Amino acid sequence: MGYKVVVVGATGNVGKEMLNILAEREFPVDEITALASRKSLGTEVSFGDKTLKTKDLDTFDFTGWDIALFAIGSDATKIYAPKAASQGCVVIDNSSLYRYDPQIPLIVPEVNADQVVHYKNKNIIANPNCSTAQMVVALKPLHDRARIKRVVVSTYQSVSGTGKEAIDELWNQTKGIYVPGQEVKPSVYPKQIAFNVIPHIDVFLDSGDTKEEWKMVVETKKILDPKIKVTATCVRVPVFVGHSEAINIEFEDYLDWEEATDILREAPGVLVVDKREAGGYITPIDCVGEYATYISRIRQDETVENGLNIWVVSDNLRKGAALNAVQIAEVLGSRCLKKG
Ligand code: 2RA
Repeated sequence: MGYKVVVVGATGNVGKEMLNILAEREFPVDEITALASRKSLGTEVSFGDKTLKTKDLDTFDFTGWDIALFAIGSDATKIYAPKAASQGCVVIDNSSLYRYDPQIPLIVPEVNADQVVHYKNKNIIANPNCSTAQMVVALKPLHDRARIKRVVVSTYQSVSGTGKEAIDELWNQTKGIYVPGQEVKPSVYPKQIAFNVIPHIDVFLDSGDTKEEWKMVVETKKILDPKIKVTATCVRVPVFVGHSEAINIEFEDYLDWEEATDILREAPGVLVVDKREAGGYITPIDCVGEYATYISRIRQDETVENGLNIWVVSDNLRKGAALNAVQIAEVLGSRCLKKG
């Protein structure tokens, strides 16, 4: 006995990955349907070795469906997620719409799977921001061992985090630099992204932080521990897929880098790739299509009493979005929606 599953936004990068990962992990599906906007009606998408034709989200009745994985923007989610939830379908939402609602659980299964049970409040579970997800997977095992006081993170985020248009802009802009007359002016981003980096993701807040940086602070506190102080600088880089993060951690107690490495090697969802030699570390190109949160460059921060530096890389479309959502569905199914 399995579940009746809906993927909403099935033609987008994350929606397609949700279908791929549901099939790869053999999630117990009795029936699956792919929904998209009317303009994408009938588009064919893959679910393992099957092909699904997208149906119209606007007219879809979620009654009798168990779980809906949402991978659409916040504006559309605001319309359809409450509809799905009220028709008895548990929503796992990848947008930022519900993440900060105290009644709605914000889940990274390796960190706070026990909070999934609170889906009952509104029949909705929130998926975190991609840059938050990989960071808290890395922080959780270290926090359990030596209580984290403060985190300083710099991110190097790929353009797939923005969407398909950004991937196309990076590709065409890069080509245009080498082909006379094919220059591509910035449109998705305010400045050229090819051979450049842009210290601006999402909108600017009055504080001078960007909303992406604010998300990393607030979501880490909600998922891991509200007492942890977090400051972030989020940067867009000319990489197609894979977010990287340089994370500086200050603890309440001393934690030796070698013990930290041993802890991380055993941590759920983590793969340590860390040799202090050329090429002995993970890079975004290495993580594409993988499930793991990779950790390299583990070393003491000698400038403070109890500090460590680490380098964290993960596929932002997978652990940062689609994989985390499917893992939430796995926890939901095994602990809350028992079938058969
Ligand atoms: C980004 N984290 O990378 C944001 C949304 N996916 O653009």
